[in-house]
Amino acid sequence: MTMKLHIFKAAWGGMQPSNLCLKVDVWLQMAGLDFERVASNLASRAPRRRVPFVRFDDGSWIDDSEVIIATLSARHGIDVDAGLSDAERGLTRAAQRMIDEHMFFMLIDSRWNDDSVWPRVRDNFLGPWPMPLRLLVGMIFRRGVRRRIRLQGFGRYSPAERHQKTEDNLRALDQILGDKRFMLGDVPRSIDAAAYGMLAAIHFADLETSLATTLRRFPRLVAHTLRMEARFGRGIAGQ
Ligand SMILES: N[C@@H](CCC(=O)N[C@@H](CS)C(=O)NCC(=O)O)C(=O)O
Repeated sequence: MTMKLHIFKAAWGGMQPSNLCLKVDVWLQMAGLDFERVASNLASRAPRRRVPFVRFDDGSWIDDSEVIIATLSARHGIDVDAGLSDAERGLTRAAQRMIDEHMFFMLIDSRWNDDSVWPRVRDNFLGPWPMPLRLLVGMIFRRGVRRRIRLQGFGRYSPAERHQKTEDNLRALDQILGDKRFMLGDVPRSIDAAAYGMLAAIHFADLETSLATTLRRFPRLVAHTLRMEARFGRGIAGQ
């Protein structure tokens, strides 16, 4: 049975634009499970209009990065965090939630809310749409994403406050990493999959986002990103 991982197409300079798609991709590799990447920018075609999701030959599917990982771990009896202490497992869960539920909004804010970056974001996701339709549909999508960021709360902060919160989260990851090769030692774990998904989504995009500028101030995190890339790639279909 071939498992298909549905993700976004490669974007801005050859990288997976979604941290959540890359997280699952890396975890599947860590778990040693065979899968095939299927890329599309039409998230609306996903079972619940969100990627990542995995689909099996019998048509069944699982979505939500966290649920995909938990379900496949249980189904195959795989624990990429075997041997970690309770404190390390707790830290993993907390960091993963910070990345997926908080930094996620920083990431989309840095792309969809910044006028200097936005045209390339629009053209990446709506490239096949002809002008001037692309401008109109782009405006509608952008309004929806900005509304989502405002409702979550991050979109209500001033640029200085957003910068501070972004820097604080990156510092937290840098403090966890310290001078180690991976977040919890010499072996990459699920926390590295979640962190790399986000750091790669920031670092490899050839978009001059505020997040990318802030990340460069944490050279240990950049080194971790490159180390993970060497081992797991960038989560691009055809790779
Ligand atoms: N909690 C979900 C969130 C998934 C999610 O927000 N995916 C985004 C891309 S990273 C998406 O599909 N957005 C399209 C949309 O919401 O219309 C997970 O961890 O997988």
